[in-house]
Amino acid sequence: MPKERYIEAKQKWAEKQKASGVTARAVPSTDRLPPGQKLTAGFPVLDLGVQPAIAHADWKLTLDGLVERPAALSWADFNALPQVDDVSDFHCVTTWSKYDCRWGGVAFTTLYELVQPRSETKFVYFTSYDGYSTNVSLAQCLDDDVLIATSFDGAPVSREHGGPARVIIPKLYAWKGAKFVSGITFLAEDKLGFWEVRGYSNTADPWKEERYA
Ligand SMILES: Nc1nc2c(c(=O)[nH]1)N[C@H]1C(S)=C(S)[C@@H](COP(=O)(O)O)O[C@H]1N2
Ligand SMILES: [Mo]
Repeated sequence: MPKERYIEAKQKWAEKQKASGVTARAVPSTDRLPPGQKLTAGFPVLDLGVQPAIAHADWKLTLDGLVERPAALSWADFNALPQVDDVSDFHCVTTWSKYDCRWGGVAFTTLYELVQPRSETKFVYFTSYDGYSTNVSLAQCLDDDVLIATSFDGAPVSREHGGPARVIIPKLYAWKGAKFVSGITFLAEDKLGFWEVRGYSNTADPWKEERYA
């Protein structure tokens, strides 16, 4: 499906679902599966119709905004940082969830310490090589399970799943994790990302079923 039609359809879906009152369906759940989700065994691919091919030699991660020490990390710089592994569940707003994803990479907190954001920083804005963007509160990003992942199940993150590096924020719907990540900007004021300006929730908590704004 062409990119524009896909974006339009997903935007309409948000409007339609919101109008039908589906957000009111949320029921408290003690289950591992958040309300309204279905478990999938596979690993669907969700993107804007573009899967940019970024060679490691051309890859760069820019860290800027309200930071004491802005950085532009090369692939070698990034991989020289301390590496961690974390197993987490993955919840897409289109109602599929995948359990036990083993991601490896650099903890968000490591990047935070590296660039030293100033005290007025409250929000983080992520940008990607495919033109995608998304925004998350700094507090959410500082959870210990938030990674900039370069491996999945012990192998490099594939291009379709957002390699060379993608953001993983397990406690939020997966659109808050930028695939093909290229930049992380630290902000005092919130700035809505790609889906957030198109009717999707700003907070995106799967347990509260925060799907649409
Ligand atoms: N750069 C970028 N990141 C993105 C997206 C995208 O289109 N572009 N889609 C988001 C959505 S809606 C989901 S559900 C997950 C999908 O990740 P997957 O393709 O590995 O399943 O990536 C998120 N991150
Ligand atoms: Mo998604």
